[in-house]
Amino acid sequence: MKLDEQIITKAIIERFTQKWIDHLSLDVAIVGGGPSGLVAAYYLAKNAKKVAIFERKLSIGGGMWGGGMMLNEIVVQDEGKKVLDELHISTHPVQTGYYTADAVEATTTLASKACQAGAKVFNLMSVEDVIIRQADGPESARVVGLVVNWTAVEKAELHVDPLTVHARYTIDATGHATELMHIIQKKSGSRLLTQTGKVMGEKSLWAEVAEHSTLENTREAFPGVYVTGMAANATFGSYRMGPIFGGMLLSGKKAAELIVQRLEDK
Ligand code: 48F
Repeated sequence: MKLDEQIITKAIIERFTQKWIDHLSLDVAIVGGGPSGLVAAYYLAKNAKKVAIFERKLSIGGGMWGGGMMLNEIVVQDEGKKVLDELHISTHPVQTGYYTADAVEATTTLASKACQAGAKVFNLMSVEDVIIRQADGPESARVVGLVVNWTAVEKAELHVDPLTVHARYTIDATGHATELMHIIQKKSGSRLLTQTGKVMGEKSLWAEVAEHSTLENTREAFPGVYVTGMAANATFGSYRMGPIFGGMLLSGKKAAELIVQRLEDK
């Protein structure tokens, strides 16, 4: 068989364009493809929701590849292990209630399960803003989509306008940076659904409290926007937990469950 470069090029352009057009209107747009975003994407897609992840970097997986301090093993507790079991990711018992998992196996399997369930990943795209609607002033404001641009444009600081995607719900899964909530705080003129009305900020490390609070803090933080993973704790002012990943996995699952319920209630 002779290979024709024109066919290869045309196939990529056409297929990508079709994929992009097919995902301009989503049930759920997830910003960030770290562990919590990937788990949320997997459970949303498994529930037949139209979901896409927008990830700034070339690779998805966020902070999970490197385990703790580049020793590529992660730790989960009993509750977190259940999510890994569901995804058929192997774990090794350490002592009662603690397990390790190979960070590369966990990341690649999670990514592959999310994609195979139907979630689409748009990597190399940065979310730089949200689309907002407010019928009756700032109190009625709701996020209805995202403003995205190529990461290369962001990095080169080129003055190039972005494009948009509509979504019924959005998840801020941007990790420690909590980028989406910071943008909304800065630009919406409305209070966030936190005690102070603002991003409360991440506290220092306390694994036990942080793991529990990650789950409690996984909720709607602005109309139309849920926070998950480290972004949940940073938004609602709780601790970081270091390389124990159960909270991240359970948080992604909870965000998906809450949104599925909202979508199906309507
Ligand atoms: O940081 P990250 O892995 O978030 P997470 O799911 O998990 C946190 C853990 O990795 C770890 C931890 C657990 O013990 O503390 O840190 O909360 O993944 C966040 C992803 O979001 C991307 C970023 O590149 C990363 O892959 N991201 C951040 N901001 C944007 C973004 C943005 N504006 N647009 C697109 N992607």
